[in-house]
Order: sequence, then C-alpha cells, then structure tokens
Amino acid sequence: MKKLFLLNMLAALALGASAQGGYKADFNTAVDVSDPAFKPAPGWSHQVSTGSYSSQKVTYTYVSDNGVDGTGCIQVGDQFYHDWWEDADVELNDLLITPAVSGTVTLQAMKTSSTSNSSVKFYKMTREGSSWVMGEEIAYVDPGLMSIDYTEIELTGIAADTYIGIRAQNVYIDDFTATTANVVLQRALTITSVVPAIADQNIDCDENNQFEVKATVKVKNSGDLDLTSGEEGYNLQIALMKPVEGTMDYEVERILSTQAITPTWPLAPRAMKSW
Ligand SMILES: [Ca+2]
Repeated sequence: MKKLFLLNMLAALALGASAQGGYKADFNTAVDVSDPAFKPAPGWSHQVSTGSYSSQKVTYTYVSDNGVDGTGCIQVGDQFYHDWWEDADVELNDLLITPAVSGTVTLQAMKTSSTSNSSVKFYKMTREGSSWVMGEEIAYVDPGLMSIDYTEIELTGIAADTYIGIRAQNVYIDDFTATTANVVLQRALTITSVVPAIADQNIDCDENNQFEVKATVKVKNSGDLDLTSGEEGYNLQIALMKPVEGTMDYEVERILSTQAITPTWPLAPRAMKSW
C-alpha cells in the first residue's frame, strides 16, 4: 500500500446568517478574478464552468470605474468556447450565485459593445452537498440592453430563500439588489502552493526511526472574514493518506500534525510560513 504525506487543512463554514432588508451588492470592492472560483461579493458563490483546457472558460474582469456612476463593476465575456477538434462552439454555464434572496430583485447591466452578443439569464439554484444544481430559468421582461448606459433588469415575485445563478455574457454588471437577502459569511482558507524541502525523493529516518517533514506552504484567505490566529480550524495539518480502493482518490488515514497558523500575515509577498 502506497502512502504519502499531504498537507490538509481544517476550515469550514462559520458565522450565522444575517437577514437584511433592502440588500444591495454594489461591486465597489475589487475582487481577484484570477481565481476562477472568485466570489463577486461577500456571501456569494460561484459555479465554475470550463472546458478541458484552462483557456476554455468565461473571462471576468474587475473594472473599477465603468459601473453605475463610474463605480466598480464586473465585466463578463463569452459564455462559450470554440472546440477546434469538433469545430463547434460549446456553451458554458458559469454562474455567479447570489445569497438567498426574496421579493423583487434587480441588476444593472450594460453591453460591452454595441455589436456584442450580450445576454443576462437567471436560474434558480439549489445546494446539493457542497455543489450547486442549476434549476429552471427565471423569466423577466427584457428591458433591452444598451452599450452606452446601464439598464435595470427586474425579477419579481422571487420566493423566500431563493438562490439565483446569474449567467451573464458580454456585459458589465453592477448594483444587484433584493427586497431581502440572507447573507451567510464564510471562513475559508486555500492552500495555494506547497514546496517540500526535500533534496530528492527520499528522506532518511534518524536513529529513532523518525524523520522530519519540512515544507514551505503558502495559504490564502479565500473567505469573507478576517482570520485570527488561534481561531478554531485556522491551521494546517499533515496527514498520512491511504488510497481509496478502486478509485484514484486518497483518504486520510491519520492526522500526524496540526500546525497553528501564527500571527498576522498582512504582508502578501511575505505571506509564507515554514516549519
Ligand atoms: Ca458599482
């Protein structure tokens, strides 16, 4: 049985929900769209849709001054890619998912150019475990999108606790509003790189039949909240893994070490920790 070491991590949902009347997401805070699963605002989700290659995806751009009244907004590109082997366009369903909302919902949208193939579609979304299921499309009266100014799209009669998936294509979007929203903020931590400090593929045991694992690990706060050293789950783990029979997956056999992530890491270029 082949065993290997892997760095694992605890980090989970936390914080309660806060019901807000007159909810508005103004997209005025810059988001890092280089992460394909970026979330456009706190409490939102993102269902990523791609082809087999990393380039076969929907391109998002954060634009700091092209939103309503010159504010920040999100630019969305094509919702398809061209499959050269099949010589055909393949549709994508890359969805920005709102918090659970109800009542009347609005979104401002503007075409990226007068000739662009622009559209905005909305879908009811349901959670299934940690993933999302795309449900029926939510119809609305087309207000007619323009390339010179924003147009308001309005959805009415949205039932309580409806998650809405926004499938935008070749538009700028800004100012999502809802009569009510249930915004659940999340704590999340992502390992962005692991560099083992091993000269070759072998580690020698010492006289006590033990050996030391060293690595430089870079982590990123990918949640909605600041993380503080000592908080439950704010740590890294080293685990002994074992193969899951009949699959290519591994599962945790035993946690070997839990390493708290210590003090402040505000200096991004130095946000590394060795041990
Ligand atoms: Ca804005």
